[in-house]
Amino acid sequence: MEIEKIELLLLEMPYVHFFETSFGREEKKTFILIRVFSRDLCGYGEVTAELLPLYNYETTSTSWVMIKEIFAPLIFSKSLSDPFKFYKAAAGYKGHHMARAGLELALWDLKGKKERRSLKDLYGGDKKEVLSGVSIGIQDKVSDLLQRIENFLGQGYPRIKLKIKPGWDIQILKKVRKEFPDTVLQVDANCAYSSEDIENLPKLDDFDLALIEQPFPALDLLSHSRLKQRIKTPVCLDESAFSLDAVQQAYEMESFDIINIKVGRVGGIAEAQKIHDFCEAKNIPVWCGGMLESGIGRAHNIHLATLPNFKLTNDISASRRYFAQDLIEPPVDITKQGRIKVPEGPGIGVTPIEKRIKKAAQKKEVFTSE
Ligand code: OSB
Ligand code: MG
Repeated sequence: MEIEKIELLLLEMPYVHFFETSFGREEKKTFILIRVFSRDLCGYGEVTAELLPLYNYETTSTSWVMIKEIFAPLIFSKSLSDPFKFYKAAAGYKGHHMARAGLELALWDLKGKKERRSLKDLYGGDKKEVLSGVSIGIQDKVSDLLQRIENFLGQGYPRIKLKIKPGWDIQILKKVRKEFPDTVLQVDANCAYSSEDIENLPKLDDFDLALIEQPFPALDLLSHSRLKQRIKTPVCLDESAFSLDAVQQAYEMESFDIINIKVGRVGGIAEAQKIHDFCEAKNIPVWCGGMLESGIGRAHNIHLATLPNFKLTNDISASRRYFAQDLIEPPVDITKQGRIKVPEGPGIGVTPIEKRIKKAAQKKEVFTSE
């Protein structure tokens, strides 16, 4: 099976509600959709890099250039179509994990469609449903936050993640806990604290949190270790866990209790599986993080989260939590029990709607082997 054409589309989709983290507010999603074509089949992948280098150093522009100049030519020059072979061939290049992951995901979808097997099946997943949680950004007022929490609980989400930063943490959590004494809550700082906060952060133990995600900068494993010694709340890594090597080093340094796996951040499914297997062997539970993906990226996340060691609630929510109209049919929905059914069809198992993709497209470029 030869890849005949690779297509990049820059899409823009407004969020139903702005999303604010410690690094800023976004009103719309700008991202790259990748399509790989072979005969009458098309595989879909999504690049999780954002417009600005705030979550990590990648951007939609850097990913576009890396795919155009490095990763797409690699596929054509070596006639690659197997996602694992692509992963191996690209391994010599440094960084740009989200760019390569988007392409690898498209190859996985294509492989699933060709073999008429779901991605869950190809990955060796064992779940018919995955646990669905919701991540709530920083709001203008605490009352807005309380209202949003109530609304999401009403929709059936069994776990709420709150974004925190210095100045939007202890005081906010006091009010949230008072209003919602029994809700499963966790917090995510997106690297907003520094080593000077190590003595203060253990105050978070008062709020019975399921975990604290990435309080310190990605490369500051030392502060994570120091905090872990002083805090009862489990420490979870997101930005720091960008490869198997990074996870292994963090493990040796006792920097974490839990890992959030994001396929973009780690550079694809093959690397995500390695991290999953390492954590499983060490008895460390994982969960699937999200980057406010469109339904295409989210369908990929759902299949990844079917692997056995995804034991904790994932940042995978229903389509309507993100967009008025998602790119796929059927849209992602949650059950009354707060779960998401894993699509059973070939590949991602959901249907991207061409009209909606066209409508959201700002830019397009096509690469072929000649
Ligand atoms: O740190 O988990 C994060 C979104 C954008 C960038 C970083 C993060 C997030 C989320 C969104 O928390 C989770 C989701 O996709 O629902
Ligand atoms: Mg995070």
